[in-house]
Amino acid sequence: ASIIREAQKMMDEIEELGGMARAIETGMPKLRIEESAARRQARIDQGKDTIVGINKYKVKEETTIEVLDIPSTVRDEQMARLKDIKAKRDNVAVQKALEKITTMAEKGGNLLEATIEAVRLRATVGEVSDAMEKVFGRYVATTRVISGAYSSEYGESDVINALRGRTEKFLEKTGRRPRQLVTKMGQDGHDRGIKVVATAYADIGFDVDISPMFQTPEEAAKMAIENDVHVVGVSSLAAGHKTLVPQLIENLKKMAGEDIIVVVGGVIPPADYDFLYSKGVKGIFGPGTAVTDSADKVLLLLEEKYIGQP
Ligand code: B12
Repeated sequence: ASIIREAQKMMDEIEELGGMARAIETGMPKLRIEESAARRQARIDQGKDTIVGINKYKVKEETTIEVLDIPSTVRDEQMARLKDIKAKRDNVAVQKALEKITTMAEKGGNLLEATIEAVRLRATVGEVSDAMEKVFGRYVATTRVISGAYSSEYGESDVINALRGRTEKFLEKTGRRPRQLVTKMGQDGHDRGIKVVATAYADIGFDVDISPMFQTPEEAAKMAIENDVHVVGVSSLAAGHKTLVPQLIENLKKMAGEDIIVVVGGVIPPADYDFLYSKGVKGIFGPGTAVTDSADKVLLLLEEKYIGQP
C-alpha cells in the first residue's frame, strides 16, 4: 500500500508541473533518480544492502575474462567508408532532401517520410539530426550536484567523519578544499556512477565540479584548468578509456596542467590498468568500489602531494 501511495504522490507532483515532458524540462525526475542512487550507494557501501560478489561472498580469485579489444583502425576504416559514400552520392539531391526536413520541422509535416527519403539518398544520421537541430535546437541535460543524500543515508559514522576531518585539514593546510572535476568524455551516457561519486565527495568536503555529458578530452582539460582543480576524475563505462584518458592527460600537459592528478573509475578491464598507469593515471576504481574507499585513496594522493604526509 505504501508503494501505491508514494507512486501516487509522485504522479500528482508531475501532474502539477504540467505533465512528464514539463517535469523532464525542470530536471526533477533525473534529480530524484540521482538522489535515490546516492542513497542506495551509501547502503551498499555500508553493507546494509547486499550485492552478492560485491559486498558479500566476494570471490578470492578473480577469473580472467577475455575482453575484445577494438583497435582504433576500425574507426579510421569507418570514417574512410563515410568519406567514400559522401563522394559518390548525389550531393545536390541530398542537400535538397535535408532542406526539406528543416522546412518540415519548421512548418509541420511527416518528418519520418522526409527522413527516409534523405537516408535513401545516403544522407547520414548526423546530417539528418543537424537538419532538425536548426529548428528544434539540442537538448542539454542539466548537471547539478545534489547534496546531503549520501551522507544522510550513511548517518553519523566514523568513516564519514574521518574523511570530513581530512578535507578540513587539507583546507587548513593549503587554504583550499580539495577540488575535483568529475567528467564524462566521449559517447558514454552512463552517468549514474559519476553522479553518485560527485554527491558523496561533496558530502565529505570536496569542492566538486561536474562536467556536462559527452565532453572531449580538450574540453575536460580546459574546464579543469579554468576551475583550478587538484584532481580530474574520469568516469568511463563505454570502453573509451584507452583513447580518451591519454588524450586528456596530453591536453592537460599542453595547457600547463601536468600538476593535476588524474584518476579513473568505471568499467575498466584489469588488463588495461598498467596501460593507464603508464600514461600517468594515479588511481583506478572499478565497479563495486565503496565511494568511501576511493575518496580515501584520492585524499591520500592529495595529502602526499600538497601536505607532504599521508
Ligand atoms: C545502468 C547501466 C546502463 C544504463 C545507464 C543509466 C545511467 N544514466 O547511468 C543504461 C540502460 C542507459 C545503459 C545503456 C548502455 N549500456 Co550499460 N550498463 C549499466 C550497468 C548495468 C550498471 C552501471 C551503473 O550504473 N553502475 C552503478 C554505478 C554506481 O557504478 P559505476 O558507474 O561503476 O561507478 C562506481 C565505480 O566504477 C567507481 N567510479 C565510477 N566512476 C568514477 C569516477 C571517479 C572519479 C571515482 C573516484 C570513482 C568512480 O565508483 C562508483 C561506486 O562504486 C553496467 C554493468 C555494470 N555492472 O557495471 C552496464 C554497462 C556499463 N553497459 C554497457 C553497454 C554496452 C551499454 C550500451 C552500449 C547498450 C546498448 N547497446 O545500447 C548502452 C550505452 C548508452 C550510452 N550512450 O552510453 C556495457 C559496457 C561494455 C564496455 N565497457 O565495453 C556494460 C559494462 C554492461 C556489459 N557487461 O556489457 N547502461
